[in-house]
Amino acid sequence: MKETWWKEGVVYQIYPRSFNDSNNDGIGDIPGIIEKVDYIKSLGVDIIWLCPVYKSPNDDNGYDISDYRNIMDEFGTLADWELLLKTLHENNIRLIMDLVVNHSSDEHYWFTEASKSKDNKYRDYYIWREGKDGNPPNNWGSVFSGPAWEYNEATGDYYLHIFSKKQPDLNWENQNLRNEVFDLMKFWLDKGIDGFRMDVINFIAKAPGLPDDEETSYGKYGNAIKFLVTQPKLHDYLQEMNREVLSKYDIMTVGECGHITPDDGYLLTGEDRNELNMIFQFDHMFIDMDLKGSRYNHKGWSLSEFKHIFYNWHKGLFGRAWGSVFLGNHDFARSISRFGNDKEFHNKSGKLLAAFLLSMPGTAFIYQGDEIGMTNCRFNSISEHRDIEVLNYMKEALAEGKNEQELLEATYSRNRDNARTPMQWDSSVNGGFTNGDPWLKVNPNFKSINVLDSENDPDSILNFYRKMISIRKNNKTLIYGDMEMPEIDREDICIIERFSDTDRYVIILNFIDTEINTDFVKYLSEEAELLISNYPESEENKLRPYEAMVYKC
Ligand code: ISL
Ligand code: CA
Repeated sequence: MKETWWKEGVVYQIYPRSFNDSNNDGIGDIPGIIEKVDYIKSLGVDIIWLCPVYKSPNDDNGYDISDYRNIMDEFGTLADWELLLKTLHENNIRLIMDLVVNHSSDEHYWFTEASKSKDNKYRDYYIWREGKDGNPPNNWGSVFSGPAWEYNEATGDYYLHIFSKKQPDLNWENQNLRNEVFDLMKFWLDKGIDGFRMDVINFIAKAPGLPDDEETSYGKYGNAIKFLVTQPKLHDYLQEMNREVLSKYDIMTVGECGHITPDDGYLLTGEDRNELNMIFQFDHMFIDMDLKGSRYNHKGWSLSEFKHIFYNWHKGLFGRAWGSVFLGNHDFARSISRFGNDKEFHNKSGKLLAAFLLSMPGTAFIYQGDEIGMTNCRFNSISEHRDIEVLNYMKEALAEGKNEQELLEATYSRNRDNARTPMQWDSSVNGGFTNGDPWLKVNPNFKSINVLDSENDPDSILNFYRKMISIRKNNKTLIYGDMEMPEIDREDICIIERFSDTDRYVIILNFIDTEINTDFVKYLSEEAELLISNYPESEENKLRPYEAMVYKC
């Protein structure tokens, strides 16, 4: 495998609205990020992925863009952004920006123009269809509840919106639209950014004819996603983008591509394919959700299933394409609350997840706050929520007769606001995030879980992350090596072997909250060296709750 910076770098994801508020208006901003560059650098990460900071009416917190070439007022100015880029580069940290081009905001001038008349110059930038007897053109449901179509009075047609009705889908069949996208990408690349994370990029090509879904399992609507994710035209568009834009720069690209198989993953990222560098796959993130319905429909998950997902993706891509690894982002519950134990074993399980994440193949992504073990948050009323996805869902469910308490309970462990509560910097008011009124509540546990206390505690999750990041960077087999997972069907331990022609590593993790008697020593060589662990001394033939050890063999 060819060695490159974007394979070796560890990425830190920033959700700017919740990171650090510099002017006390309750909203995180770009000057706030600049204030924290020393902290980011101290983690040892190499790359920042910055979630959208462009002009937006914020129906979906910046994932609805009304001007692709400017910065949202709440976040600062283009000059602030330039200073951020400069400061990061001076600190040898690269910056990748979010590219949201499956849809724009309905307040983007392309859409305000397009919705005026059928012969408008921008009409074909979006996807318009006639209704069927007063109903939408097909039965697709929106990811954010309700139908995926909205009626436009002025022209008597419906437009497609896979997400909110304020996020009309762009029509990638239109060459002018594609050129506009390529131009705006060059606008940012020419400013010196280091790449893009591409929002739902595998949704841009829609199935020809936009057929109805035969099983209306997705609420009362059809599931549109299967008509979006693996369309052949997707590859034409990405190869064109690569030819016109990506290939001209030394950058990194990561496509958000849920609902696909490793073989499709290869088509998107294969070294011989000239499309993307890597994708995010979501099989492990959807592991406890019954996607036939809403994300709030729970389904049990098992550790063996979890391991098989990572193993299959590794074997599917290894040697021919590059992957990524992450355990949380701004769209899911907190990783420690899902895969660890955010109570009794908060410290141990937070470290175990760090050891898992940073010893897996693929470029590793850390979501802000996970490095201090930030947890899910209880929202005590609907009015405490801000996320459009959970709010739309609740509105629909209330209309169907469900009550508030029941909905808060049902969405508790799945809703996106869990991951978006403000970053907990210290134990002062609002966790040091703002002196104003935070846009989303601060998790009340900030007094015990925060950066400052973690800095002062050598045994903190934060300091474990730092050490683990440096171990990964100094042991290239953890990046480029092959992987086996012995005893993969066990539901308690996770054993990861990473190996190359030169060396071998064994990572031993107890994923449960009780002690296990097991002969893990058999996986180690005589001279095995313990690089890091989350208990003071290892005990032979026994793993304590959430025990994690990384050995060089
Ligand atoms: O497909 C899904 C559920 O079945 C979703 O998980 C989907 O992949 C996800 O919501 C896409 O997320 C991205 O695009 C959204 C935005 O709200 C998210 O924050 C972003 O990460 C629309 O732009
Ligand atoms: Ca602010």
